[in-house]
Amino acid sequence: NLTGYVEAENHSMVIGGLFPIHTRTIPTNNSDEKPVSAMCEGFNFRGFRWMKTMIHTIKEINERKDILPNHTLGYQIFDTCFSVSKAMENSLAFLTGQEENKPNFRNSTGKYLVGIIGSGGSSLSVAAARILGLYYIPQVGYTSSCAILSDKFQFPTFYRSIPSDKIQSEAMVNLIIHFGWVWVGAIAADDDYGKYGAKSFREKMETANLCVAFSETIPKVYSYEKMQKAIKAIKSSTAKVIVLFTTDIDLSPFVLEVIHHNITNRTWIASEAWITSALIAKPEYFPYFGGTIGFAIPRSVIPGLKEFLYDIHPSKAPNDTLTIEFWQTAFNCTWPNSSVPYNVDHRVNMTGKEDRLYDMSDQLCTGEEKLEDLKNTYLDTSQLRITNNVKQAVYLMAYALDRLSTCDLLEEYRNSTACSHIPDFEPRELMPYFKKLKLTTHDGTEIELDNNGDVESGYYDILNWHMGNAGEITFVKVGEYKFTSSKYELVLPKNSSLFWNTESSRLPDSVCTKLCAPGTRKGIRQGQPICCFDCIPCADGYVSEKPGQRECDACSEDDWSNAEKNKCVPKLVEFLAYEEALGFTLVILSIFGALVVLAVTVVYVIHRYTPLVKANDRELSFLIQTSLVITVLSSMLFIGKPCNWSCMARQVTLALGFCLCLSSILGKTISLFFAYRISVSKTRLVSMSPVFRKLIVLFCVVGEISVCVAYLVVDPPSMFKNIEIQNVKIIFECNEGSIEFLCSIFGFDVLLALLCFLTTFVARQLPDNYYEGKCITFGMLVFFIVWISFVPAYLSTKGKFKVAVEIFAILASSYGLFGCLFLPKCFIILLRPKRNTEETVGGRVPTVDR
Ligand code: TCR
Repeated sequence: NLTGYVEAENHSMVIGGLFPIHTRTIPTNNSDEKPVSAMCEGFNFRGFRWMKTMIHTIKEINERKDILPNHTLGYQIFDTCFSVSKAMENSLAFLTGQEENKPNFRNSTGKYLVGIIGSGGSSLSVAAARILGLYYIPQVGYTSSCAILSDKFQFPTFYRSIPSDKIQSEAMVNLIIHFGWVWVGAIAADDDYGKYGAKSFREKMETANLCVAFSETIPKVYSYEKMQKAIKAIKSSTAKVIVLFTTDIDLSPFVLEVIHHNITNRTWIASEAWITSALIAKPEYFPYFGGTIGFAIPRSVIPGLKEFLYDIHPSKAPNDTLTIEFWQTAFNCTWPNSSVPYNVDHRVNMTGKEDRLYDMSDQLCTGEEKLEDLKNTYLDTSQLRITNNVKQAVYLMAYALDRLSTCDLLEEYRNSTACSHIPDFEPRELMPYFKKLKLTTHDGTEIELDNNGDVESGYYDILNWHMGNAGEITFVKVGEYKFTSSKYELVLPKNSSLFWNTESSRLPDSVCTKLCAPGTRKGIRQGQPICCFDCIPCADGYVSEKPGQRECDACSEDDWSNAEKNKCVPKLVEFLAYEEALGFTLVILSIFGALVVLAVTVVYVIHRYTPLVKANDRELSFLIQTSLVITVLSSMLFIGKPCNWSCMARQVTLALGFCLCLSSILGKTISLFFAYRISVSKTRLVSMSPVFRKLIVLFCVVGEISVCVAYLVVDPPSMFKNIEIQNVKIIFECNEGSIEFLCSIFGFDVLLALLCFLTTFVARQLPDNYYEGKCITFGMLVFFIVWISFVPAYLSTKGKFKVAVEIFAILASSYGLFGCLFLPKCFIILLRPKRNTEETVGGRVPTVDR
């Protein structure tokens, strides 16, 4: 016994229809009885409207002269009861002609089945298409959107007037990208629609580098555990945006559960199957589901449909059980003498008890009930979306038939396919005419089927749930998602008013972890999605300027990271400046040294005729003083920001200063040495000619100058910015150029110093004039000690202190020499003038220039 069988009389060609006029089958537990067709319950006004629309469209086509002019169409419609088993049963019924189990519908009824419209949801269509496909019976779906139905290998005869969910899931991901969400949950119905939809949604999210926080299913048959699992996932996740890929009928128990757990502050992305559903869009659900955003099939106005829908009354069709059931359910009464049972609802609700939506009513229907007073989904023609798809599906079938009647074949089939004739043709002969089928609908939309039987291009409305003035939920169109086979476009005007169900009413953000602030970078958490990460501060010398950077960028050579690591700042420059305390002190010391030396020179000049000054070469003493002034002042060249000339000048001046000083000392000591040798050999006392001493000095200085010139010409020192990437500072220093030359100029000085030392050391026993020899020995010792200790100190310091160490060494050695060589003499000259006489100075020794 098949429920909801509607048939028009006297038509030779029949289009089958499968519609969910009820929402479920009544569970039976009499397993030992003979199998019977299940009964259905839960009258579905929306499905009923769809069915009526099919009838309306067929009537319209029959009246039209431009399409199938000489033929009329009939229809035969079955109720799928929203269940796969019913859809299968009905498909078989189409094939067998109800009575037999052989596919001989045509012969047994005397009518020709052309094809089938339906059968509702994807799972049902998949099931039906598998059987119908065996016999190549064309099937046009109006709401089966699952992507697998595009597979012509599995479903060779399936066509549809609804876009594939492949497009919708991509549209959802694009919407998510548009609003900047990255961490989104997904909940799907436990059927082909939900599972495949959520699957392709997850895949698309992954390719877009976004993350799915959780992916749960809503059970089709109520199960406490499964429901709680989904609820728990929502509650525990930080994802505030959740995609719901399910039909409204499957969704409604879940909605009750959400309300029961008081889950607010979530933004739901609706799939097209529930975005405009009256079942879900109830004002009392608004606190939980307000602000829902999603995609919908474009709305259409179908002329004449409203009147057709209103034209329903049980007395007009006393045998039509569906009409009576409609009347009974709508007005909550019982039609007199009808065999139609009153609609008892066996649905099990959350608490596990039977949830009677409609109570048994003993009130009899009068027939006087007014449809106009009814606020009911069936009569609501304001949101004709899937309804319009039904119409288009019927038209697709009719146009294919029309093409068949005129043998309007595509080029590729011309030669291989013979023209068929209405009504005597095999259903599979209709298939080529669905290829590239094109039609223009009543509202001017162009529809074209592609090779997979899907609509090639079109658009979705983007709807947002607002609270209307009358306290009802309104679906406000905020944008569009246009698509063609090759490209898509998300149109969301800036000024469109969006309602968000968040505390601040502002765009919610849905992230796993907050974007990393500048100065940090994303650090992967092992084994977690890429949207969850730690923020790791950048290393020294690296910065991230924008929020959410994956890597820190290295600063350029001259720059360094600031403390916050969000900006590169110029590195500190380091050199020994005049202004700073250390530099300043050293300058003072060197100037003071120079002044003291000059003061001694003045004393020497004033007392130039006294024996002490005259003793052992006055001129050489003046030369030593001059050279000491040079060395002491040369230390100033080491201070301040180095530049090329100061780098060149400093080493050369220093080397020359020491060379002059030491060679003059050598001039003195050599004469002492000779005097000693002579005194040892007991021959006549001779002294060296003063000219010869000066020649030594000249010789040494000229030699040193030539080496210095060669140094400056061949490989001169130059200024050098010491930039080490790992270093906070830029150190300005001198690059010494050729190390060989540097060593030779100072090596020469060392050689002179050694000679000085040796000559005086050998001659130290000689009773000379006021221990000059001993003073020089001592001075040279000081000199050596200073420079030997200089080496390790120099090597172990860095930056400006290196320079400071060098200056210290210069000053210390100069002061040392100066102190040993001149201070004792000055003491006598100034404070013990009595001792500054010929006798005390000593006559034996070579004292005066002779
Ligand atoms: N495709 C769903 C069923 C469905 C539906 C609807 C049911 C769609 N849209 C609107 C009721 C109302 C989209 C499927 O199963 O393929």
